[in-house]
Amino acid sequence: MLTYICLHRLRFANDNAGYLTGCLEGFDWNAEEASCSPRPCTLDPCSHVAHSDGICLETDYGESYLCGCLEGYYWDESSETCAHFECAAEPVEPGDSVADDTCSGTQIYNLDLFGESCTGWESNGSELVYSIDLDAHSMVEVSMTPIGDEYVDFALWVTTDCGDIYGLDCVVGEDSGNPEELYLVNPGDATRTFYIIADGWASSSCGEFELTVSELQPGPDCGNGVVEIGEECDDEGEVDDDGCSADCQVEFSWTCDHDEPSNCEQDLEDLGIFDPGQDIPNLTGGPVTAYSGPARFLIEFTGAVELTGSVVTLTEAGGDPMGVPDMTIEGESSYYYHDSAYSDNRLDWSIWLDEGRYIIELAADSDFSYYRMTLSTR
Ligand SMILES: [Ca+2]
Ligand SMILES: [Ca+2]
Ligand SMILES: [Ca+2]
Ligand SMILES: [Ca+2]
Repeated sequence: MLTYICLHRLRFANDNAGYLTGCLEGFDWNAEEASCSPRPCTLDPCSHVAHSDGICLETDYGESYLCGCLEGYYWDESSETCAHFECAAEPVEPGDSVADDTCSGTQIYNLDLFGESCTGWESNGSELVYSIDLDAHSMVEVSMTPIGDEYVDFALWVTTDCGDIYGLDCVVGEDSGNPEELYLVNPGDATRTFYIIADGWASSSCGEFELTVSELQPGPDCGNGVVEIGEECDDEGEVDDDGCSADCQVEFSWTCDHDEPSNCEQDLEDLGIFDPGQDIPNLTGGPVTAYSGPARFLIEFTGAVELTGSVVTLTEAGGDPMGVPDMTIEGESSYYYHDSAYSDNRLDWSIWLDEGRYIIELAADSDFSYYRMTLSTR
């Protein structure tokens, strides 16, 4: 692997041994090689890939990358090319039951490449894809049950686009049981096509299963004040921007309880809207209680920014250093980033964010009394 001599400290990184090292933007300190190694996208690996839009995205927490591919192509990790994509969905209907084997399927659909997944896990086994049309305001129960002797870990998820191979448009997913079972709801006013991804992982990376789709059932009634299947909340209203959306989903930056009807609140501090490069006031606060009492902030950027941040934790204002801070940034449109200090009372980060709204959350694995957070953009 190419390595680079450390240059001026445009970006600080603390290696595990506690040495403060400086690497240029796009390079990370590699403690093993004692040098600055390029991040997966730094050497621009996508600009000459055929059928790619040239966009490089880091995956697997910065361990790997993928190239964006033009319509009709998908990123094939093994050959590092944009390969021709054809939707291989087999149609099923409510009431159907099909026996199948993921060994006869593809291996291109995989959740969790960007640190988030609608099942909570990766789905890196082989998969078969089914399409189903659901009437307006209806739902079905879908289950995936193993058949045969070999133990197979299945994952079942549903998306609205056959080409959504990373699950970015996933509407529901399940990977917690055996069989995997989920309810698929069409909350809309028109018939809609959904794509069911049935994924299996075993020693042979695939396996036999039976996919069962129940008869069509009436969907939940959003607005009746009762939280039903497919609803995250129900505030008895059909209005957006009050925490519970008109289609009964919890809105970004809100939390809702399960009372009848739901009560919603925005339990975070709204820092406001900032242009790239505009000053953001320093923040101090506390205490933060280990695991349970995070400090949460809402911030909006009017354009793409490089956000540089730092959190220092203290026993008291101006007191001794204390606490190991932990930070997550969650975007309204499925962006998620997490970083934590190893054994220090200080955490620094620098990331690129698109315009939009983000929640910054500070937490810790030990209590701290005060924190000081500085944020700047360019
Ligand atoms: Ca898969
Ligand atoms: Ca499973
Ligand atoms: Ca309801
Ligand atoms: Ca509402």
